[in-house]
Amino acid sequence: MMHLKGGRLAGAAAVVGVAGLLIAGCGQQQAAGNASAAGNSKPKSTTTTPAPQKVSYNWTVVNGGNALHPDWPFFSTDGKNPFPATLKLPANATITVTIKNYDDGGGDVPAAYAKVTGTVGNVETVNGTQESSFKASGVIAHTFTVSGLNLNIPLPAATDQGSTVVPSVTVATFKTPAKGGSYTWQCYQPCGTGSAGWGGTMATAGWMTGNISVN
Ligand SMILES: [Cu+2]
Repeated sequence: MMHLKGGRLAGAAAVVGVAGLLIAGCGQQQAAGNASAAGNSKPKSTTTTPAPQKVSYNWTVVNGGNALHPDWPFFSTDGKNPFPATLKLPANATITVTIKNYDDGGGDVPAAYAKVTGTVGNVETVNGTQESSFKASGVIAHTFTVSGLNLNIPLPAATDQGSTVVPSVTVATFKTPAKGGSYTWQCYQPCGTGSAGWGGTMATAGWMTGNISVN
């Protein structure tokens, strides 16, 4: 847009220039004045903070079956593969995630991770019902937690109906920082290997933990 205006002004100045030196000088002055005004307005339109936006994602928690580690549950964007090691999220955005969790085992989480935090209103909906906290024992299969954003999204266990696993569907909305940055996400329901459950998938980037690049 600025280029168009500049082009028009330059054209006008050139035409005026043919008409006469004095007027041409005036025209040039005008053009210069406009150019500097355009220069002044540039920082306003080109700030480092991106415009606010709303983005939605559909994620799943898959209960194993990936060829790399068939027994490990993992977060996924496509239902087949783990998250990338570094998940990218837009800055200055209102993000709504819908997470289908197919893991039917509810485990124990530290009490702090049984609460919904960092979402809009500190709530999430599970299967259409608004929730703000859960029992710390026997209910939560996984959490999507970003401590650096005070974000904790508990994911209740799926249910078995006959031979069919019906996923829990959790919807949560949160805001990303205007300036962006690097964060770590982690599941806090120890669903991995080892005596404490913190090995394997819990310690492998993209599976039950990973990086988030907000920009
Ligand atoms: Cu987990």
